[in-house]
Amino acid sequence: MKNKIIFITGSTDGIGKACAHKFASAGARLILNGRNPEKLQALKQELTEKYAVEVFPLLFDVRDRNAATQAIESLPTEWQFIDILINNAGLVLGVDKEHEGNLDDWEIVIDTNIKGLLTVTRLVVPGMVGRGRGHIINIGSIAGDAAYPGGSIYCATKSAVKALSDGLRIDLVNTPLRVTNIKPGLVETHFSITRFHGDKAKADAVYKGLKPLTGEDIAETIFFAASAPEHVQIAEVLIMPVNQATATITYKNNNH
Ligand code: 8X3
Repeated sequence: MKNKIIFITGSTDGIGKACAHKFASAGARLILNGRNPEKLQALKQELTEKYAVEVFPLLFDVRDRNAATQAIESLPTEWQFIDILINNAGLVLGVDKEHEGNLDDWEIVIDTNIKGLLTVTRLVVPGMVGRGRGHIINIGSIAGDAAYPGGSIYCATKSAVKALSDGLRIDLVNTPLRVTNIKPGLVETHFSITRFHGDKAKADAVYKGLKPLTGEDIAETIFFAASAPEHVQIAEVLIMPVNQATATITYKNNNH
């Protein structure tokens, strides 16, 4: 991984941040995208101090197509040769029923999880094709495999991530590029706190009674896929805690 350029969207929290640490620890160079300049700066400092790697912060909201285009097109030449794109930026807001939910929330979720991922893919992948080298790693979800109560819109967006990953793999089949869709189950990050609009007690209840995955667990799997020999394409990974069987079937006891 030494000196490879890894571009991570939504890099300042959760799975994105864990990936930044994992790839930095292996000597990669990192383009880190996020929306919060202070968090981006703090992460850059943390990584450069800890791993002595090069970090290029790229501040934009993946929902803003013009900002994304401007930021990516203005990358200095030495940062343009992106080897791995990790399309991680994504979120969920609310647990409403499809006929009752908040359209403004849903627009944010759809624009980030689908259109944002597509925008960054569209901007980065042509360069990879031109260089005949690259790996696109999309963060999907178990939620993309089947809808669950209160997850209708989120599940639809992660279903879209599966279709976009499969479609891209088809479109790139005559190239050396690889496409991977990582589908986590329960991972304890800021994800549920955001979902419950900041209500930490409700978020904690989602994971209480079992040992959830961490961002680091997912980063390990992503790193494994990225490190596979060049002829090996890990197309999909579904990864859950040991006491989770489906998006809705879990075993919870008092030991956690
Ligand atoms: C996160 C998994 O089941 O909480 O994408 O929606 S779930």
